[in-house]
Amino acid sequence: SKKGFIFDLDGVVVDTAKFHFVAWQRLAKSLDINFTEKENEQLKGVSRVRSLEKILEWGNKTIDQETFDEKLVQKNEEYLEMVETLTQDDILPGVHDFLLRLRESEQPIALGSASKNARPILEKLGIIDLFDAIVDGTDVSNAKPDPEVFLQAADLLHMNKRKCVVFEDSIAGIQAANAAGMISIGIGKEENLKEADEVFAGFNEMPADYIDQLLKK
Ligand code: B16
Ligand code: MG
Repeated sequence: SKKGFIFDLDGVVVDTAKFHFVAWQRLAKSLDINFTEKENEQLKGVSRVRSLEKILEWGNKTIDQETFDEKLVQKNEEYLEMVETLTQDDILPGVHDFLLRLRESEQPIALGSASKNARPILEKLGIIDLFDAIVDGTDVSNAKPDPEVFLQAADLLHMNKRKCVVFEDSIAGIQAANAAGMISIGIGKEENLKEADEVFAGFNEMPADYIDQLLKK
């Protein structure tokens, strides 16, 4: 039997979540706003625009539209500078192997990311060809926790949404997967991802027969 396997990008396939955090922290500092690592969990999976809106809310600040746009351009430039340093070694442990095993058993694979930088990052990591479909921040109009990104991915894979498994590191992403009626697997800390059907610290922590287990669900 087959399932549609849908992967989030930042924090699931590659450790770019830390780059986003550093870049947002710098931006916040420039506006005299501080936010914690705990608050940063709420920025994961969230679009660039919505992230800055949240940071401004936390700091009780308003800025004009021009400054808002400038800050976002600057954040993305700093983020992309860090992305430049990525190599295949930055693929998170166990992910490459997991993808290869899925391909071996001819399972459909998609990316479902909020990022507008998803395609160049996958190219840089040399794994873009492992994905049958890519849905990213340039394709969707409703950001996670809206299920749109994952529903589009299921459509492109020609898979029923009930037969899809989503791997996510963000609260918003797990909520989006659940809203889509898909199986949600959290990657990260249990305490942050309570709404997921199951949580693993990483792909290297999954049982050896985990793909078979998922195919039986
Ligand atoms: P960009 P994901 C999300 O990617 C990140 O988790 C989130 O922190 C980021 O703000 C968002 O992409 C937008 O990314 O600025 O590159 O368009 O986790 O959904 O793969
Ligand atoms: Mg993520």
